[in-house]
Amino acid sequence: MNTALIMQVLEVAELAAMAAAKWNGRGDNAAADHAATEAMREAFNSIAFSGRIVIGEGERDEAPMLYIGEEVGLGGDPVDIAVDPLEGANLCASNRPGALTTIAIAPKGALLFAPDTYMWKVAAGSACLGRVHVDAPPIQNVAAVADCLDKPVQEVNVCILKRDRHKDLVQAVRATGARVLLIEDGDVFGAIASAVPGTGIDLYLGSGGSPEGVQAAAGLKAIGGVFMGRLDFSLDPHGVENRERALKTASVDIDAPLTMDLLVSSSDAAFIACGVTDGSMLKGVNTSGGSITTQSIIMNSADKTVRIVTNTRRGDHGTIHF
Ligand code: VTB
Repeated sequence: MNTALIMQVLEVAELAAMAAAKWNGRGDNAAADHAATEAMREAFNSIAFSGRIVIGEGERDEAPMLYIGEEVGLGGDPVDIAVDPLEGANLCASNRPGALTTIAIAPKGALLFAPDTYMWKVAAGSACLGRVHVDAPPIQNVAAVADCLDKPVQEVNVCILKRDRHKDLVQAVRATGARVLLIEDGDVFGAIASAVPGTGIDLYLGSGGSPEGVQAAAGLKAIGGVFMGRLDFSLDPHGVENRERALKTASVDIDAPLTMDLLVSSSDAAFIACGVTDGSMLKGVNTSGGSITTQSIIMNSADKTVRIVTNTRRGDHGTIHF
């Protein structure tokens, strides 16, 4: 992905975050999501490229904007796009840490057309390449991470979404001696954080959205982490229809473990996220002194770089605060 396009997509993420942040703490996750989606779509449509939404707000019949298959942009190079205009809408609505806007871009055909269902996920840092597996029991994954990171099992921190369906998983992880960090929402961050030293997360385990799995895989591929997923239609209230639909369109075996390379098949992908509420990786949108400041991260597979971008829009009279 060329740098100019990445910077334009960064602006898309920033504009969506600014739109969503107007809803921080207002208790209306649907309005926040709508605002982010609308701003994101408008911004994509001002870029000279031929974007295709591969992962978006849902199927065409259920999502008015950024639906799967929607074409965006003014025309130009073909680019596939996976978006989550507001990852963690509940976090935004209740002004809790960790709401983000996320976008992955890749050459046409490189992002898996993943069905919108659940996915079991395992993610960890690069030291664990080839050592963790989505089908392995927790005790095995935890032991592998302890070994790869050269620390006792008791010091391994495992991030898991706080859900009833994860009760056994949490118990099994704790039984190994490892610590569990339960998050309310936002497993794109949870998974990516497992490969970022200093976040306090060494391993991500559990089931979450499959679209979020592709996003996390794009980020982890860029920063040299590990990710593997397995679709699970049984957790999905529309699992039967979604499985049928996936069987017709999927380019991969939907019952097999999905490696990072199946989810994101090009090494020219980029993952971009912008903070909406403050989080441990990114600060949220800040409005003060007449200015609006955003913080974003760009993870670029092509040149193996990670950039944190703080951007202040000071308008005509705003002041800059760093
Ligand atoms: C998952 C997770 C997301 O919402 O989709 C979750 O991947 C919804 O899970 O990061 P449930 O259906 O079990 O509530 C997020 O946490 C936020 O969008």
